[in-house]
Amino acid sequence: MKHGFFAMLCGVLIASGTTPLSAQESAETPEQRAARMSWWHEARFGMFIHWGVYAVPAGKYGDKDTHGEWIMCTGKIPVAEYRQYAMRFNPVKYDPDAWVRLAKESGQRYMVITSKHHDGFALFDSKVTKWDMVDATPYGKDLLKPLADACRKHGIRLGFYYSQAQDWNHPGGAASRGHWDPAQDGSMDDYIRDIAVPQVREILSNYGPLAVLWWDTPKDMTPERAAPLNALLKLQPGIISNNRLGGGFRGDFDTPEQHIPARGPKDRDWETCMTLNGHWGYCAADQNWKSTEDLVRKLVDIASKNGNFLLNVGPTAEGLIPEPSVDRLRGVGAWLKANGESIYGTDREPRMPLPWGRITSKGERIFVHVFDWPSDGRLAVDVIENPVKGARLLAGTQAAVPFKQAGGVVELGLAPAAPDPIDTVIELSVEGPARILPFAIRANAGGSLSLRASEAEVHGKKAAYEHGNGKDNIGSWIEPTDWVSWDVIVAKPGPHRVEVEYAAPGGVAGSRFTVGMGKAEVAAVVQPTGSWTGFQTFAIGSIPVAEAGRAQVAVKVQSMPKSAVMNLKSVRLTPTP
Ligand code: FHN
Repeated sequence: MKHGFFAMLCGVLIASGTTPLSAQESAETPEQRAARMSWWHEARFGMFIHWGVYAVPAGKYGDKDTHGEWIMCTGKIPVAEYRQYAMRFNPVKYDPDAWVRLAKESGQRYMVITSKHHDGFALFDSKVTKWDMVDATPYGKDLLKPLADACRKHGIRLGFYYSQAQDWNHPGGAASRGHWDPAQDGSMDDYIRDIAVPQVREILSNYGPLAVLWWDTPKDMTPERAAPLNALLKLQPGIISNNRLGGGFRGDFDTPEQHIPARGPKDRDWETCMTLNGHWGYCAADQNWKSTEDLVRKLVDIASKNGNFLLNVGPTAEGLIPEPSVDRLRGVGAWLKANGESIYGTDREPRMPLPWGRITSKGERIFVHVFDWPSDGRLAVDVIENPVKGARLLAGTQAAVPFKQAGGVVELGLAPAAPDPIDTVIELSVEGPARILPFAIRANAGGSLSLRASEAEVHGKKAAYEHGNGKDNIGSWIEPTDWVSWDVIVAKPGPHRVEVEYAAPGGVAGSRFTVGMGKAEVAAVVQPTGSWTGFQTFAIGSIPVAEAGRAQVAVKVQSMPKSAVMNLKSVRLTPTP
């Protein structure tokens, strides 16, 4: 009865044409949402764990050793053959307490583990299948329960990943990825009803308080299929869910994967998930590990843009987290131990990247993260509007840092060598809450402004940034009232040549658009480029730029005779003599 009611509620939302909300969102105020998200906002950094039967082959099948957690699909392994691996999945070295202690030592404040990935194998004791840890392995015990206990013991929040739409071992679950074994034939609706819904109810009911539900690959997920799953979130009041359920449910945060957005969105929480090497699941042959320096700087970049970082480990079939992963996580943890104040709980405002580092803030403190230490000992910070009262190293000696402030620039006097070559953080105490100039694209040394789609502000209802499969552009531009802008910092006033890179199939070309800065603008007509990804660069004229400093470049539509405007990839303004 309870389940049916929630499904009806979500159904009503859907039927009314509104964007379905998560079970929580539909019934909370902004203040209630802020309270529900507050731990997640503060945490910034979490551990992703991809673990399952696929750790047994460890990436090797046939003549390839580069498979990962998708090995059953990429190897087109028959169901019966794949199930043999489970009989060798015996993680006798599994020590969940050690895993949680590693997360803590690494500075990761929450953990998300794959309770069931696309191979359909449940790491928990599920009553609706024998394809699970208890019934199909010599280990014979639930893996999630001891981890949940260890997380509670050490004060780490726990989340479950669940692959709700892809399941290559239960009939009907492989619908969207094609079939390679008749054993997979079946109805996706039956799979959702008989496996996904009861299993999500199990993981939300049997392991105590849960912090996150991490849906994945919402292939063929209609609103009707998604609604009953979304309704189950009510079983865990306060739970946070991501944007990958499908069916139009947006969840609480977006999930850029293996990349960091060029700029943080203003009105949406987000979390970059990323592997330490090139695989989510354990792949023995993949020793291409990211460096500790790279990982720290990624964490800082993400935090400066108001995001979270979910960094992945892929444990072995024995239950061990690979040593190279452990080393790197401990390295990040060591940096965070000294500099965590500049990451955890920082202001929820996406800051602009700086040429030599990043900037975060917390109340009346501004943290200047210096990646590239200046050789001349001088560093100019030109985005701070507050009067600065003091400056010091955040870590180590916490020595005072000499500074001057004039004309919107804070000039810091730095020692010859960087105290921390990875990222030296300088803490500025300022008058009043931190006021940092908003995101703007800086001109390069030659004065050119390269304006990428990923860094644009999109204004309107339909146009949006699209990437992947040959796209890195503003697309879905079907409303002529939608427009695109970039805040910029002009270095050299005077005429600037305007070049625009876009793609438009012949049947769409013909829209008239302008590129403008202030009152100056130049107009052009979209030319055919052959396809939506056939990008070409067109010089469309020149605009006069009256003065150096902050300005806005805007691309607006004057007319759209066909069904769309273009896929806009970039705009470039180059000073001309
Ligand atoms: O297909 C999965 C993949 O195996 C992995 O789980 C990632 C993690 O975000 N999610 C899907 C790919 O987007």
